[in-house]
Amino acid sequence: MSEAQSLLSLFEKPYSDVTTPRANESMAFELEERPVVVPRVGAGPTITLPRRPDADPSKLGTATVVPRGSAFSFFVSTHRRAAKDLCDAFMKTTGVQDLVQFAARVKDVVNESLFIYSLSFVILHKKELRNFRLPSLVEVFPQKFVPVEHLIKSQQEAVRRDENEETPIVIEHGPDFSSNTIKPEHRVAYWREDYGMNVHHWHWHLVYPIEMNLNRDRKGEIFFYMHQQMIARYDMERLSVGLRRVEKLENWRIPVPDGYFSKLTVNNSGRAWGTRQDNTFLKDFRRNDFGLQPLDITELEVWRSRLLDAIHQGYMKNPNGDTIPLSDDVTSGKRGIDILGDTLEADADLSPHYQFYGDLHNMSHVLISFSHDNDNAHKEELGVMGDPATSMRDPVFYRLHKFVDDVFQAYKLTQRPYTMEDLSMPGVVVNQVSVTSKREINKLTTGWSTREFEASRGIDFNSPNPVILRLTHLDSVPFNYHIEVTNTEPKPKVVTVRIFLAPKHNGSGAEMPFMEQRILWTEMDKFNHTLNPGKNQIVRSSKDSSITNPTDITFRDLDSKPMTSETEATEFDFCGCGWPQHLLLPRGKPEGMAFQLFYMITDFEKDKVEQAQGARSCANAVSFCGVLDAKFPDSRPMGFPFDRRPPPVLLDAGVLTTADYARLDNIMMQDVTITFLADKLVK
Ligand code: CUO
Repeated sequence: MSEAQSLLSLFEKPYSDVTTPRANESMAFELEERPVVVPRVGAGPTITLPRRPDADPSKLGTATVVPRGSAFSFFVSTHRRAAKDLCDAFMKTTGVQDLVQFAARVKDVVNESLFIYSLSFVILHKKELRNFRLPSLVEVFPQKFVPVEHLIKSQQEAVRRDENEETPIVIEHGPDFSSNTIKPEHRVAYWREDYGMNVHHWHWHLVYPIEMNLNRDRKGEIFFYMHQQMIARYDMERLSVGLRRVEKLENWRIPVPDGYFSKLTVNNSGRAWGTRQDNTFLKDFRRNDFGLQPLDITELEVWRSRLLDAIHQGYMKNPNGDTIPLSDDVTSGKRGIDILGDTLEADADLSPHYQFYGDLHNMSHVLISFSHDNDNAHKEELGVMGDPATSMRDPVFYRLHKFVDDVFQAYKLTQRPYTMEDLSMPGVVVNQVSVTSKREINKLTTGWSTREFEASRGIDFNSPNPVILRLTHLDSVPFNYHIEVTNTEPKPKVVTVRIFLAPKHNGSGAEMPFMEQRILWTEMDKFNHTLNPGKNQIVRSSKDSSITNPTDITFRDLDSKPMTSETEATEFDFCGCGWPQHLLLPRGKPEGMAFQLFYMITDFEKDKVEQAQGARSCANAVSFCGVLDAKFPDSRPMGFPFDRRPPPVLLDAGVLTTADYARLDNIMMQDVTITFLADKLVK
């Protein structure tokens, strides 16, 4: 058994003792002071964990303050501190074996989700572990993805079964999710409860954590951009199923219309996530079991108004009273959107004045998570809004983040509009564009697919057979972009190709003016290309998107391809982060739905970012997840060119729609249809 496999085994069965056999019973840990006397049934080694004074709970800082068996929430500052203390302790280990022995020793004294979070963090950030990959969170914590009744039934089935029965137990789930058709919101449940999107969100917060001393480039700005894009995608999905676009949660004094009942459990013993009835009022936070101070809704309102003041005045103040200007047109230092992102999210280490501007977004998650039991009178658990792995299931997530995005958009509207020079690229003409999918031109298709995971890696079913989760999810037929571009200059030119998608019509069926459609444009791809003089044909696969992660890695994948610290970086890059490839396209409609693709060519000389020597690019999802230990690889503001108002000269000429941008030679638009086949997809 390699060191990598023993490290991987620590991701299995988080709620079982460390000495529970792992890796399909092929290995086990034993404690030095409690050696296993009866030989194990399974083959493979027993690894002895020596006593370690440094693993004593008293040496772990605040890491043990999060109770075992309960929820761990990165939105709660005391839990973040606990995570930092545990991550720091893991980071101090030297080499894989040392980490395995230390982590295995502390596993049973810290909160289970906190343990997996911290172990994942250290794998991403410890140099010698850089090439290791994380198993999918679906297999680590099936209970965060599948209703508890399925899991209990499988447990009963495992007990009932004859030992010699070899067929695996299969749990089928979806696309009929946690509510029924009485609720209009149910129409997008397949999307909100998609495993890949929830895994992505967990992973994103793991690679862009707050208060972890990481100094990631443009962290505040990517918090804005990635969440803005999720809201735009949600709106596209809503329009696909005939729902209105999401409305922001801005008035915290009126009831939240949508309830949410996840039917998921926090741990293996059936402890349920808190639920929320329809029309629940948010309440002042008055619990004392999280180590947080009481917090009134009034404070959220004060923080919001201070942030809006800063946006409209164009600066913030730090505790010394110094002025910090907010502008996206900077030649050095942080952009205003980056500062605002860090202040609003909030990151106490990076906010110019955390006491004054507060912790608006994190504490909104917390207040919403406890709207059912704000004072612990019912001893109820946190709601799903408290965990990035589950929060996107809840309709209120999108209302909250629509509000957050509105604050960011208020800032963006204070910035100077782009000029024609910002938008154009002399010497480049886009002649024609199209997408092809299975011999169809400009017609794209979505439908249902399934994906299997091994639930028995995360939960001990006491069964010799694997328990398989078969999850149904939205998917699309892959397609290619075709772009014909003329380089009118006599020498080759390196360019950036930017591709966005938006619905053509709004909820009323009308074509949208630019300012309405502006925040619905979602990035589909962004890549560099060298144009030769004359005509160039660019063909690009949808599978190479700049936002997606092609697949979730399972324990089985990792077993069959054992990792070492020398494994080629290209093979095992750090990103499990990334929008799921299967949700690259919105659902569309059975009768076909009109969308538009927007293609823009910009000059790489202006876009490029100087990277330090040796910076390694992650192959996937760069636009949403950045590049580890390197700068974000596009110098333009995230969301360019849709993050700002249109050039006044276009407005003066009567610009009303995005199509007016396509008057520029380097921009072209194309109508496409997305048709949803309410059936299993044949790719
Ligand atoms: Cu990702 Cu509120 O930041 O969930």
